[in-house]
Amino acid sequence: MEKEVYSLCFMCSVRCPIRVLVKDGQVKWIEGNPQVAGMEGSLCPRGSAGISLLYDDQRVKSPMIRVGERGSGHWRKASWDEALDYVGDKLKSIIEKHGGHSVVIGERTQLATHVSKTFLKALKSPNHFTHDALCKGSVNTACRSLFGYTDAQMSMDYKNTKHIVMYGRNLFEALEVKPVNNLMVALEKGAKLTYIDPRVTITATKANRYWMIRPGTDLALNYALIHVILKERLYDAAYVDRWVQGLPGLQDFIHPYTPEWAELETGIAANAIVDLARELSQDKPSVIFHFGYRGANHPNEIYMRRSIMILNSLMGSMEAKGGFFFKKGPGEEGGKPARKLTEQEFPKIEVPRFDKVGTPDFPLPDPNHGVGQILPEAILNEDPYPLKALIAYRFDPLMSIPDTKLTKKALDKLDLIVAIDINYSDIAWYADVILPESTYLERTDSIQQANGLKPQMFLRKQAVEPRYDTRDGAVILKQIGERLGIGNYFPYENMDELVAWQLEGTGFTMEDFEKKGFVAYGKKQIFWDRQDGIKFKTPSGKIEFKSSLLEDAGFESFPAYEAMPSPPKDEFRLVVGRNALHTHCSTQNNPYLNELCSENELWINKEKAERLGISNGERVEVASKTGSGTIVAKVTDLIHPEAVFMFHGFGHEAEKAARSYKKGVNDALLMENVSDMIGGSPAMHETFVTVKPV
Ligand SMILES: Nc1nc2c(c(=O)[nH]1)N[C@H]1C(S)=C(S)[C@@H](COP(=O)(O)OP(=O)(O)OC[C@H]3O[C@@H](n4cnc5c(=O)[nH]c(N)nc54)[C@H](O)[C@@H]3O)O[C@H]1N2
Ligand SMILES: Nc1nc2c(c(=O)[nH]1)N[C@H]1C(S)=C(S)[C@@H](COP(=O)(O)OP(=O)(O)OC[C@H]3O[C@@H](n4cnc5c(=O)[nH]c(N)nc54)[C@H](O)[C@@H]3O)O[C@H]1N2
Ligand code: SF4
Ligand SMILES: [Mo]
Repeated sequence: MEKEVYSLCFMCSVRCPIRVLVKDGQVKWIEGNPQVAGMEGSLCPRGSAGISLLYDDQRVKSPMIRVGERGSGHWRKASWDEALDYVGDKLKSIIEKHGGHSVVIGERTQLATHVSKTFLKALKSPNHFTHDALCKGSVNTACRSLFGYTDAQMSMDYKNTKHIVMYGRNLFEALEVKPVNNLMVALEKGAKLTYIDPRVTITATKANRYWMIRPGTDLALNYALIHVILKERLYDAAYVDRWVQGLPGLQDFIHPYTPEWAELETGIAANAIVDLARELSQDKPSVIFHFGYRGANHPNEIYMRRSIMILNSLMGSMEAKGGFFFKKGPGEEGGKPARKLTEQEFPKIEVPRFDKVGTPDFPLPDPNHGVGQILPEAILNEDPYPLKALIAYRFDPLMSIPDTKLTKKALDKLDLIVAIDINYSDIAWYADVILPESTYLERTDSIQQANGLKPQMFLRKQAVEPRYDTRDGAVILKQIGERLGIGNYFPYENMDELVAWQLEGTGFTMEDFEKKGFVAYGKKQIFWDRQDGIKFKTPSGKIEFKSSLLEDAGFESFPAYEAMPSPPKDEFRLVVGRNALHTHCSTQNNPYLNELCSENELWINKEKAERLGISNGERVEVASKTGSGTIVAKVTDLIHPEAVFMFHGFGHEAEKAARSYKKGVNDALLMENVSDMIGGSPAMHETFVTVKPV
């Protein structure tokens, strides 16, 4: 029997809409949902490798309880009842002794996030954190400081842009299918791409203009661009007059930051900076300076991200066709969003978060997400109080939080570590109990509320029965909850019932998703009126160059630029990133993807390598203050001499994931755990390393 199922990919968190062809209970083919504009049937390599995840016999096949030391890899298979009772009993005694707030859930934001937040709220714990800060916390805070919206509440009109500038936003490798397709359309229509990165990436090869910037100096470049734009009055004056608060302060501040000054800091010629400013101004407001995610990550990142969004504002590109737009929700069409379990009433929480977000110590990061990289410090110092249990749900702190040794030392202090995972990830391997989730092709998930120019809802729908003894995450948490006396917060027995509960009052039912995989609230794209209708959510209702969010918390809107130090002689700045074949630390053991890329390499500048006696393809030792590892050198003149680069997500320690076991080096092992203490991002590019032949 054959059927087609519309669903959502989950080989990464982008959640591209897919069509899955199933024959006799087997998945035969996956493609981008052809009924969704911008997908046109396409998928990225990881999305296509979804079949190979489903049929991978090295994933976790049943609940497992550890029998040896943590990390020793000695396990016994357990039934669900046994594993859930084990977790329930442990949590019960921890909560009795130390309170619900000693339980933490760390999670990659996903469709079931409302379920795990509910679980902790019911336990009176504020300690839910997501990947958000680790990924882009300072982008989030920068956007709130200017517009009152998070970065996730806005997006870009790639298709209609005339010029896009990307600062290490390596979109053609660190992929999202729809934006890539839409940007390709724009480029074919003649749009320009300016790409800035200390490394020549695939995106660089598609650019009209590429600048090999000195690592960490994007802020200096942006100050010079702002300088030229203000001096030559290249900005959208009507828009700025109407919508911007704090232009005079910026004008005074920017005066000393000339292109000639920036040339010395960045290595980019002053006249080229002037040319770019003039060129962009001709295409305004249909220009995008991409806010980026993982480009330059330093303790001053908040100001770098603000400078990018200030440039957009000067060009009038916020809420312009071909620029940025604010995502529109169902309310704009008179509709209702899907319900979330977090709408329920919960007992009052009386303690601060473990990361102190929202307190005077750490006022500005987004409390909806928290700051994950603070976890090791909070556990080790028992500050603000002892933490005793961690549930890692689709999140691997051992690879995704800088300084793996420190993280392990902290985890060793916990009484309970539970991993809800599909793979033998490093955290699953280090856990006390593994509760295996069914993969995305084997499960239905909570509704995706997809706000945008056209508000929609999408559904991840089960395509085939689970191949192994696995369950849905939302059901797993409910079943633990039942053992803790909080089962009443989870009004469903299975995913179909949860989805039906979510859809109550929206006017849609699960059947409505069958034909296309999504439902739309309206037909037209919604742009707000640029003259009077842009609903900025700042206290002033304007774009706040002079930011009340920052200044009320005691931070400056425009602090003086501090020079970015070069590494000491014969050391390098470690920079990291993704490639098109892998998702963070999740897919290295995937049979297809492992075959295509099984190990990471260390990019090192040719002249530097020659001086150190390192040749291409040779194994080298890369070492920092926090750790070291052996990796193959990729000697190239396509990287700035101050930097070395490696892909994130390799160097796995779980033996049962045999294809990726001990292949390459885990970048988190080398990174120091330092943060932008205003914006919330980890400063992942602050670490210097040495490299030597082995
Ligand atoms: N050192 C270092 N750290 C980083 C980064 C970096 O470049 N270097 N990048 C940062 C960024 S941008 C991000 S977004 C975060 C991402 O951080 P993570 O969310 O930790 O990374 P992922 O690889 O996306 O997923 C983690 C886990 O999810 C599991 N998983 C995959 N699919 C499923 C599923 O369907 N169900 C369940 N239950 N588990 C599943 C995987 O097996 C894996 O163990 O990391 C951040 N941390
Ligand atoms: N294939 C694939 N695609 C993905 C993901 C994935 O895991 N795999 N993850 C998704 C997620 S969660 C995220 S956050 C995005 C990440 O998207 P990006 O932020 O585009 O991803 P990275 O690969 O980390 O690219 C960072 C780039 O910044 C460069 N860089 C380093 N230092 C500097 C600097 O000082 N200045 C500038 N201008 N550049 C610098 C690095 O050389 C690198 O090329 O990708 C998303 N898409
Ligand atoms: S970008 Fe690729 S892996 Fe991520 S959801 Fe889309 S198709 Fe899947
Ligand atoms: Mo990310």
